[in-house]
Amino acid sequence: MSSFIARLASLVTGLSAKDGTAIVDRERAAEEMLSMDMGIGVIEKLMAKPDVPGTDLRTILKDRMKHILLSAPLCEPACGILMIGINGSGKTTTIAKLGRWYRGRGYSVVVGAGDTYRAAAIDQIAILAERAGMDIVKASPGVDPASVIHDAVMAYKHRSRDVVIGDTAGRLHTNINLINELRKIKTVMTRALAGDRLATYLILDATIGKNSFQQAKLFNEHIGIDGIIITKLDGTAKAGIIFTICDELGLPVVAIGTGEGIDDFMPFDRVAFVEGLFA
Ligand SMILES: Nc1nc2c(ncn2[C@@H]2O[C@H](COP(=O)(O)OP(=O)(O)O)[C@@H](O)[C@H]2O)c(=O)[nH]1
Ligand SMILES: [Mg+2]
Repeated sequence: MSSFIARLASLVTGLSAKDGTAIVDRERAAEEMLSMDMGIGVIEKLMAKPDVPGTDLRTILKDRMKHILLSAPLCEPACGILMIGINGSGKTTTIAKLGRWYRGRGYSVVVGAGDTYRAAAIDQIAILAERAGMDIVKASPGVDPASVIHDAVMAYKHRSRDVVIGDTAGRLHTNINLINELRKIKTVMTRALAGDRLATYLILDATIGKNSFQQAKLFNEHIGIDGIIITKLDGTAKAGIIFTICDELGLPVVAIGTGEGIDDFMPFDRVAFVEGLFA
């Protein structure tokens, strides 16, 4: 995260504080934003000529950034959380981080090992669940993932746990298979939760850049997403996608991953993020 914040912060401090119409400044800033994987639409909004000539460009930029990030609806905390995303995006690691975060605040958590395609995936979540202090519901490789998630929700209900998190696989033979399976899991989880709120989080790897926008669009259209968690922000200075996703898909970034460790995670505070850039 730090490299992206540092880069964006140095960009905004480099802008002239007095002359909001300085074209050279604006063009240089726009180029820099483009190289940080911000979408053209977002850049145009951020860099549009101020209504009042001479207005401080930094002030305008700050207001516009906040406006974009706050335009996505807030994702209310939920009791049920379904983690989806492509293979390697960081779903399983993020579940451990999120579980640990909840445990640290006194909440009890049960996780459903819904990636039943590989024995190694089941072992991975089992080890992480123990490390994070979460209950786990798992089954043998090859068992229907929806039934594992169903059983995890039942465990959450019967044991009166506070949160249930469903892990899923990210790769099937085709995208259609993956989408269909995730839809089924979501339907089963919603039904089992019986009125308790479900949030579906899409996990996106920040290092893959602009392609993640297409992924978010596809998953949102076919499955419905409530929030995005962006991982591997420690590995890139190109996290401009945070703005594009909020602006063009109306989806909030709810948390970020900043390393492989179990504590390398934080909820994403949109206002604090922008204020930090201009501090
Ligand atoms: N550097 C870094 N690596 C991460 C982060 N989140 C996950 N990873 C790594 O990404 C790889 C894939 O993670 P995993 O959770 O297994 O992905 P999944 O296939 O979506 O479940 C692992 O090597 C993780 O350690 C992060 O925030 N930063
Ligand atoms: Mg996984």
